[in-house]
Amino acid sequence: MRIVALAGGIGGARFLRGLKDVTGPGDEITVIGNTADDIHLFGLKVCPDLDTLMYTLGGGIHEEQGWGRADETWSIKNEMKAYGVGPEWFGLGDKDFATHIVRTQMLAAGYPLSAVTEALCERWQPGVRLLPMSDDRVETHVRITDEDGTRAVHFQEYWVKLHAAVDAEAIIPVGADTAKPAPGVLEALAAADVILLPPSNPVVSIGTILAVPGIRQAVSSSSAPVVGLSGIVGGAPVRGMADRVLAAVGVEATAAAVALHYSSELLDGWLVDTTDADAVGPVEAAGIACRAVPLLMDSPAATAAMARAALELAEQVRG
Ligand code: FO1
Repeated sequence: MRIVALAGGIGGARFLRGLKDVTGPGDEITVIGNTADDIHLFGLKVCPDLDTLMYTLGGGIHEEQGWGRADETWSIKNEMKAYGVGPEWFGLGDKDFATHIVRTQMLAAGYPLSAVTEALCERWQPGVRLLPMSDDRVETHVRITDEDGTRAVHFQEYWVKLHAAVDAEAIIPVGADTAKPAPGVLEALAAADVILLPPSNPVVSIGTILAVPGIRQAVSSSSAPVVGLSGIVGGAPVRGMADRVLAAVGVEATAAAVALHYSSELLDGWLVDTTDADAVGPVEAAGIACRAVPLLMDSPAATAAMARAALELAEQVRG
């Protein structure tokens, strides 16, 4: 079976680890990773979601943190700080620096991000084909108003430095409107037997992937069932601050509202947590098959069960 998943960072990566556990050697998983979180820092190209996917699936992730490398050390960052060079708010460890140096060198030599990602994955062997959504530069900016006035900040500044503490007034995926899907993205979607939307952020992760011209169309016109999993459980994000960015696009932080935001044009099936079983009726009334199953990825077995439930729902809606 050819499975294609659109994914952000931590939630997407953990879900995909569960998916790998329930699929076999005959299955082929292609992951289209969000690159709108990408940023240039320390003179380097940082791709947080691609790296989180690659390290998690390749066994190198810092498990508790969910991003960056396990057993990390911080000499480079401390040395930079001694020169007064930041930003201090963004934690790039020594091992992670090496990944970023390789990536930045290859990009400077003219390789597209898709080729660089493939080269990095040669080392990590994530067991999936990892494609950036686009080789073109796309950056999510967030409009905020604080004591410095109204301004747009990079998503990483909003998320990591400001901890999403101020309201997000607008989410702007700068560059998305002219970006092209990376090589292989549309082909993978066209050949998919199942398309999955993991419990990633529906606005700044999956939303930005869908904002690249051609991708939403390829998902919604695919003959493969499209099944998503809610990252909102009991009216709050399981992890992260998705509610902050959902508010900016006028969507309530509920499992049902997120399904309706994706819409029945895109989704054939939707999984909500058992605590949100009352969402099943309204979601089904909107023309999306919906089931309530446990959606907390608190163990490998629970995560694998979620992945299995998503594949089962895909089979049911295939009809
Ligand atoms: N998240 C943080 O909360 N603090 C950090 O200092 C931080 C550094 C970082 C470095 C590399 C990387 O690949 C990811 C990193 N993240 C950090 C995670 C990341 O910025 C966000 O969680 C995602 O962009 C949201 O999907």
